[in-house]
Amino acid sequence: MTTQEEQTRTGLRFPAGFAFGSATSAYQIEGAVADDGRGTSIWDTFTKTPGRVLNGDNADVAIDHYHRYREDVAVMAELGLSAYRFSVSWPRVQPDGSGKINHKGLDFYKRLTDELLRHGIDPWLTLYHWDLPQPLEDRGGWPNRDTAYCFADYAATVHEALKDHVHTFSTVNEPWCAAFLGYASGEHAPGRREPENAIRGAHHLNLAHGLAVQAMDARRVGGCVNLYAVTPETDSEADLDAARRIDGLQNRFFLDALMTGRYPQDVLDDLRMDLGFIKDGDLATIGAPIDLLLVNYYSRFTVSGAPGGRASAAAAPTESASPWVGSEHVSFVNGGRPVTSMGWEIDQGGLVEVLERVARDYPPIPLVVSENGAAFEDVLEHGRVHDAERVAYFEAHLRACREAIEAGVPLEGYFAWSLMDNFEWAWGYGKRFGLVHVDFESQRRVLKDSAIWYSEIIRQNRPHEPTDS
Ligand code: GCO
Repeated sequence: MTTQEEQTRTGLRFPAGFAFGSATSAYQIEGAVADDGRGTSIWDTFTKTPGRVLNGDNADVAIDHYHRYREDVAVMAELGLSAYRFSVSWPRVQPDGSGKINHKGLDFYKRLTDELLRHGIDPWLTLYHWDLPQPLEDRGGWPNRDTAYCFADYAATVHEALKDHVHTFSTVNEPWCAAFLGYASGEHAPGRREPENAIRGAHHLNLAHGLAVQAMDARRVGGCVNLYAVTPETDSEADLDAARRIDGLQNRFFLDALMTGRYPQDVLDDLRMDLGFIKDGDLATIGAPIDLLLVNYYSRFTVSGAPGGRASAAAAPTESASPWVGSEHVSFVNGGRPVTSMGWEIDQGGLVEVLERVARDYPPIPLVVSENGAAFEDVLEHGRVHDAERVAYFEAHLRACREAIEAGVPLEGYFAWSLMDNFEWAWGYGKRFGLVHVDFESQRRVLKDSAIWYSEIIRQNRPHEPTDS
């Protein structure tokens, strides 16, 4: 038995059929931003705006997945992934965001999903991972209600084209980020700092989710939320209120809407704004039954109502406004845990907490951890990346998944973020999350130790594989 296998005989056994996957997104990996009729997205515009992205990086090439997808699917097969979560670039499929379809764009996703199926890898398709077609932003973006209806039409088009290749669709990846980082803090595209429009945008992203669910008679369709465990620094009234506020904006505004068709009243009260943009029937649409919930989890927030901490868990190296509309006074403090190179606290207990909460407090539907991973300062030496910290992170969080399952959570899968190092939004290429190291100049891919470790866990969980447990 190799040392690697010794290290990985961790007894991490999962139920038969548990999906072991990895996740990416179109803008972060594809490149080819002007190939075969692709239109411009808000991220193409944002990256070309000086000062918005570290080192002025952009994703014009990214990791050239558009051209290298066969090589990348072969890597997925080498790892033994049973599923792969990717997103469709809306401007590649529909350059104006409405009207004319670019069939060359759709054809790429047919080729990609065919290649995945050929390798026995289940495609999990995300319809929106933040790359809004620029023409829709020019007409107001997500604060404009029409964008939600355009999204539903786009969803129907993609579903009709790919429903024979894809069994699991998800609508909007992390509406919190798209709304609050895009339109409140301005750390993400389109880089606007308009708090009330951020709330309008959040509502229209939720509406887009519901309209898309209605527009697709998908075999399986889910929503995708990024959840955090939230802890008050002390049990003072100010800190308890701060935790309620951040939990409300980050978690309950989206969970309650998608899972119960209601917004939490305390959150609406905190906003102190005209909510006339929430129309009769919207919440019934948003709360349309879904088949599963995708949960992205990274860390825990520790918050204080007293001034003095940092304004948020920064999503960008650039200065920004607060994403916490109506609760800008809340401070984010260090909970004393080890952190990743993003400065995010490592807390696998928070994953158990959020999964058990969803299973306990919301209608019972299958859950998957659709993103979980960490950036560390990886070093490629002698053709290897000994990323022991990332192995430890994945082991701890897979143990947390096991703990949640043993507690009765209907958890059906885990997707490591990310398959490969890629464009990390406003951090550009400065942060590496991949299981696979990418040399961004040569595009050479090298499996990190964490990829080898993960593939061994997957192997140990294959039916009839000998294990020590
Ligand atoms: C997110 C996004 C990913 C990020 C990853 C690391 O969850 O923010 O879905 O695109 O790259 O989470 O920040």
